[in-house]
Amino acid sequence: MVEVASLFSLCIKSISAQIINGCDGAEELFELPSHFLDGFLDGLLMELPPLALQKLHELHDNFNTAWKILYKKRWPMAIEKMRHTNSIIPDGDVAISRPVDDFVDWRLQDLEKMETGSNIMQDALAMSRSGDGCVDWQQLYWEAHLQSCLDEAAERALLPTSDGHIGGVKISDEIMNYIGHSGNTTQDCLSYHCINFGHYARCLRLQNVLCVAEVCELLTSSKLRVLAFRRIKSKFHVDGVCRLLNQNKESLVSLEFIYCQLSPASWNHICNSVYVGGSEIHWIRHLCINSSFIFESKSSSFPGGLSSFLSSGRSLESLRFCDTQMGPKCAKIIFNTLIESSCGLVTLEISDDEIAGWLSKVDRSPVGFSLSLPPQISLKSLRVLNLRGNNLCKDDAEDLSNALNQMPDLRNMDISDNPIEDDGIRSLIPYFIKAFVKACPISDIKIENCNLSGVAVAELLRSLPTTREPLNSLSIAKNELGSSISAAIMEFLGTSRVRKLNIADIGLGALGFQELENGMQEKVEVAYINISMNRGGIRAAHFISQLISHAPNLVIVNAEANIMPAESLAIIHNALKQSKGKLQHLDLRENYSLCLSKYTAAILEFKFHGEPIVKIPLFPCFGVPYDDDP
Ligand SMILES: *[C@@H]1O[C@H](CO)[C@@H](O)[C@H](O)[C@H]1NC(C)=O
Ligand SMILES: *[C@@H]1O[C@H](CO)[C@@H](O)[C@H](O)[C@H]1NC(C)=O
Ligand SMILES: *[C@@H]1O[C@H](CO)[C@@H](O)[C@H](O)[C@H]1NC(C)=O
Ligand SMILES: *[C@@H]1O[C@H](CO)[C@@H](O)[C@H](O)[C@H]1NC(C)=O
Ligand SMILES: CC(=O)N[C@H]1CO[C@H](CO)[C@@H](O)[C@@H]1O
Repeated sequence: MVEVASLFSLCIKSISAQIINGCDGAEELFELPSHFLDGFLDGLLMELPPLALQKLHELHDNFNTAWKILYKKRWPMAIEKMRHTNSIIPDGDVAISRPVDDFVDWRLQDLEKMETGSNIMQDALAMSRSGDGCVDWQQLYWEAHLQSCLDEAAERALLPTSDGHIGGVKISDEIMNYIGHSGNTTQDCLSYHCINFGHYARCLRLQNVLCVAEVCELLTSSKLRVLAFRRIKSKFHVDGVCRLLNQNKESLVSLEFIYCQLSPASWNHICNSVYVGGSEIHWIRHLCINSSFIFESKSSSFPGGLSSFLSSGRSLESLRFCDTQMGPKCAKIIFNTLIESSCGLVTLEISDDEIAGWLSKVDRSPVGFSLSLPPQISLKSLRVLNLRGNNLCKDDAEDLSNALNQMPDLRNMDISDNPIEDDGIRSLIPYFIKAFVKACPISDIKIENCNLSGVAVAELLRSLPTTREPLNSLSIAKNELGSSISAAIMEFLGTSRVRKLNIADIGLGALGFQELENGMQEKVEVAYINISMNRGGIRAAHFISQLISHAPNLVIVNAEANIMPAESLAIIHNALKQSKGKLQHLDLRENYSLCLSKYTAAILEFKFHGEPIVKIPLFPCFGVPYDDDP
């Protein structure tokens, strides 16, 4: 067997070398009878290194599957993580009814997003889809390869031994081996990869050292659509950024700045570089500024360039400022600029900043906001508003309830991590009542960690009217609501038919779970529920078991850290045995006594797509022999 394998790999090696260094061998290949060729190609393609496949691709058309396999082979971490967290649905959209293959690709995007802390990979996948929704894996492969080369070059360019000539930076053997390098020394420096694969790149992430004239020249064949810049601080690098923006301004749709420090003058320069056709018009759809210093903290000075960029942004769909040291005055200018420009903004995020007072009517700037604004002046198209972590207090909540009237289409609102307290949430109740019954009702609400009490949240839940469509998601996690909230929660499950509910860490306790059970209705619509960190003990197990039998569409239950005793597993095992539901994931980790139960093995036999549905802690009982007495 070993000899056969090595003979096969020798053949592959020789065929690859022939293909890479001239195409004679490959042309002969295509003269073989087609049924034979197809079988042969299937075997061969899986083994060929990328450089050889690239040459073949130029002769024969569809190798998309082979490119996809190469992609997954080279970046397996994403796949591994994907398998690991396969059934955990993050806070975003629930993928409940997606077909598996689609689901896998979707997870891939999601994981990449988590890994890079940015949207760039998600953008990359979106950009690479053609009209029929298919991913062009060849394009993605070379784009990701170029990204690896650029990242490596950026690292090496920072070493003291670097001579400043970045195109000449050597690419490591590790990367060269991935693509089937044949030992040809003209191919192992950055410039070769930029020149040959640059035209595949649509989305790139660039460290400051790459934002220089030399790299701009190497990338002239690229039509970049998404650019993410890291650590841009000096004027020298701003010049490089501007040149790259200018050379791609016709194709650019998304811009991201992370860990940057940009002066108002730099902003003017940057914004001027994306204007097309001599006028102040740009085609940027997404702008994200993250963990960057761009505002003079607390002062009213606002980069003029950014202001005209916002007001001339006819294509602008999403605007995200996260941890930019923005103060209330700048936030107010942004809000006023947006409300007056006729852009079709869909998403606005200002998070982890300090903008308390930004909507206050006292100290109004020249174009202040007030209720008497004519109705046509509004953020008509805004659907997503994220104001997380801005230290907003109850007065801000009151001002916000007025401002929200200017956002008739809002669907998704996150005001978590702001100490708005009971008075704050009470002043938002009238807004929510209206927002629930309008033509396009609000569908996703997050009010986590807002220092709310059970009394105020019960008032909110009980005042919300029934909507035509079920509510998609509500999170009231991390507020100390106590056990008395349970009755209101169960009533709310009935009236809102909410699909995703997060009530983690709200201090339910055993009594709270008992009350949840008492309020259980015949049929519950919920698909996802997070009840973790509520110290429910055995009552949490009883609640889960009841929920499994009353919620036919239940897909995911997160019940970590509930001090559940060993007997809990018997109760849950029994519920699962009788269930005909769709449960895919039940997380019981962080409850260490559970692994003492005799039901651990039995409960792991319930599976979804080959993976156990129930996640139980293995530590500290890992390795302890299993007692299989009935
Ligand atoms: C900003 O960066 C942080 C850390 O990388 C990340 O968690 C967050 O999602 C980013 N925010 C945006 C709006 O991209
Ligand atoms: C090395 O690669 C370059 C560029 O692809 C090519 O022009 C040259 O002929 C190759 N040399 C050898 C010895 O294969
Ligand atoms: C939470 O609210 C209470 C009273 O409403 C207040 O005394 C307390 O300081 C607040 N805690 C925080 C962290 O804001
Ligand atoms: C459940 O909620 C807790 C608290 O908000 C959070 O830490 C945890 O990540 C959530 N779990 C899932 C799977 O969303
Ligand atoms: C994190 C957590 O809640 N762990 C608990 C799991 O259950 C055991 C006993 O039931 C507790 O001692 C742990 O604190």
